[in-house]
Amino acid sequence: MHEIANIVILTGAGISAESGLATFRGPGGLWEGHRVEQVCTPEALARNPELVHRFYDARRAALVAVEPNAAHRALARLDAAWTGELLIVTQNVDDLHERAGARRMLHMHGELNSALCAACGARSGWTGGMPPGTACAACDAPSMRPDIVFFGEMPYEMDRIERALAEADLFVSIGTSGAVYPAAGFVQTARYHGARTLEMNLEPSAGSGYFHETRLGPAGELVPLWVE
Ligand code: BJW
Repeated sequence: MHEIANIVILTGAGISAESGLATFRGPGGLWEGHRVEQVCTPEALARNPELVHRFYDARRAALVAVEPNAAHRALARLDAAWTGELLIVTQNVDDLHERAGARRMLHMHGELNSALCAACGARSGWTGGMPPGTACAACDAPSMRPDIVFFGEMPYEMDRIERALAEADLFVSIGTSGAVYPAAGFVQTARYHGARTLEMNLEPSAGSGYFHETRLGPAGELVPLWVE
């Protein structure tokens, strides 16, 4: 096997499941009877902003009560120790990778603790009560919304992700169902550019067939074993 210098790691809701955060598509994946595809859209935000804000308020409240788990900590150790290129691309909007100590990472679907002005694009931290209609400190428009990438919106940092995938020697996917694009296509991009590909998930994902290797089990067990 060729030498591995550059690693790209994609994480999804499954890596935070053992911390106590709900995944989207498994049992218990419905929220107030809604599927995520019905809540996380610009149309839902326009039609029923209270519903969308309530969803993210509940997620923020859940986040303060949980801690990073063994999988987040193992990736943070790898990040600290790896002398080659490494990028953790998380689809998660929680902050458990950072709280575990990971540094070389990005949030492609946004962050729970960030607010975005829909009018001017300014960002701020999400402070306590920011109900629909909260004014932007930069432009004064009543347009602060959760800084979250909804369906139909462009995920963040795609150029940087595409460059990292093109240079990756190893692509690792952890705890994601492979149901949502463009993240679900990263394995094919990395493979096209010659990377070895490894998946760690509780069950085979929609894209399992594209990986050189799939390891099934809880991330809290599999990831530390892989890192050590
Ligand atoms: C464990 C575990 C344990 C459990 N250990 N594992 C038709 C075809 C193709 C694409 C489209 C299409 N129609 C529309 C699209 C595009 C659309 C899309 O993909 N839709 C699909 C539904 C088909 N995508 C978009 O709109 C995206 N934007 C876009 O495409 O822009 C245009 C573009 C074009 C070209 C290039 C680039 C861009 C935006 C997607 C935004 C996703 N947003 C959400 C919500 C916001 C964030 C939030 O609130 O948290 O992001 S949806 C939701 O799904 C969330 C997640 O990040 C995302 C992925 O879910 P994830 O993480 O995989 O979770 P689950 O629950 O699905 O899976 C968990 C897995 O873990 C399971 O497999 C478990 O088994 C496992 N697990 N416990 C290990 N202990």
